[in-house]
Amino acid sequence: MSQEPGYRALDVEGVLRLAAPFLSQSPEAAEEIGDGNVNLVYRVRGGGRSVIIKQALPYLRIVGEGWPLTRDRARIEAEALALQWRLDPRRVPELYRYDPALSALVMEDLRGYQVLRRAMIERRELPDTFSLLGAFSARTLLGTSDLLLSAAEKKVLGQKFHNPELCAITEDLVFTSPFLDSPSNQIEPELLPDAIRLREDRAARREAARLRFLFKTRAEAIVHGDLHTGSVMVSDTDTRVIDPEFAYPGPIAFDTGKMLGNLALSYLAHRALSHEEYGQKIRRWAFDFWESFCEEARRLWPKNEPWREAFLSEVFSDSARFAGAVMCRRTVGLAGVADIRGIPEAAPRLRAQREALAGGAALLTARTVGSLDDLFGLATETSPYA
Ligand code: SR1
Ligand code: MG
Repeated sequence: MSQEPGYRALDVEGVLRLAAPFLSQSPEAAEEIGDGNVNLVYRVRGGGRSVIIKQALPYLRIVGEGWPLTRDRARIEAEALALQWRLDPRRVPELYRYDPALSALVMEDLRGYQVLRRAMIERRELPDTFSLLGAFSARTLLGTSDLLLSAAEKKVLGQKFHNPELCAITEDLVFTSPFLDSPSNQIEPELLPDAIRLREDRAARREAARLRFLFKTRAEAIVHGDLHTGSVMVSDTDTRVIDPEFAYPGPIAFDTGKMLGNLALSYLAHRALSHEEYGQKIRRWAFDFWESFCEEARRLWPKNEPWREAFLSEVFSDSARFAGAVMCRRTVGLAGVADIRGIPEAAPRLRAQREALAGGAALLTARTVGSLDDLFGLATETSPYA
């Protein structure tokens, strides 16, 4: 694959060189720690300190060179981290340096933190996490919208976050492929009859197509673009949002819906494993997330805009639909969630998958979804396709 001058995939030596200025002594060791779908990620240690180096490859890591992908996503991630740090300080990792030639970021190492998805699989207590995430969403979403920026500021910001290739991934993987017989889908043979029923569900397909249009056209705010439990790190005392490379000017409800859809998927996984008590906690956290989003949005809302509650109702209703699409995608599409796909025993795994597809389709097709009780009820209490 031909490369621009100055760019090369970092080897250990290159990683050590890039990290050196941010360590208190010469770097001692570098290890590749990335388990994500998209990039290379190294941890470099030296003198008791450590940093993370994340490099964008010119292709999608989980697929390989067969799926070329712009390295501009590293610039987007650097811009987004700086912006989010300003709007909600310390809720994202600190960015120390962005190297445009190498498409590499040098960042704070969240050592001792765990990916939130993994923490939930292990049934960890997470008392503040979802309230913090709700507030983060309100601050970063309203703070990059025309509600709190001038028209000129918003337009300049929108241009900076022009991110067509990563948006195309979402358009395809979230709103298109799960509703078709697409080669990118990943479906267990036992789930195929349910996946086919989803493809035949004209109302669900229609709604997914409408959501794809919203996703492509509603440039309300600079959304994180991939706000799921795999894009959050937690410690006993802290919560950080990571990986904003999918950021772009999009619908506010895409972020909130993605998080709520992932919570519903986690709930279904735990219920299938008879972890009823933890399931109830997850349900409570969905409320924490949404309530804290609303509380912070109300606090930030401009005094001269008399349509605040109408705005929140619309974001909620669209969040429910986006959550439905996300649930379908993470069940039959590429990059399913480990919460469910990682269940080792086939029977509970299949149960959770069937319920997730039915719940996702119910959210897509319900006439109205007026409250979080409705949302969680449709997402988790809908009977699977017969
Ligand atoms: C093909 S990339 C797969 C997924 O990883 C990211 O987390 C995004 O959700 C993307 O859709
Ligand atoms: Mg990611």
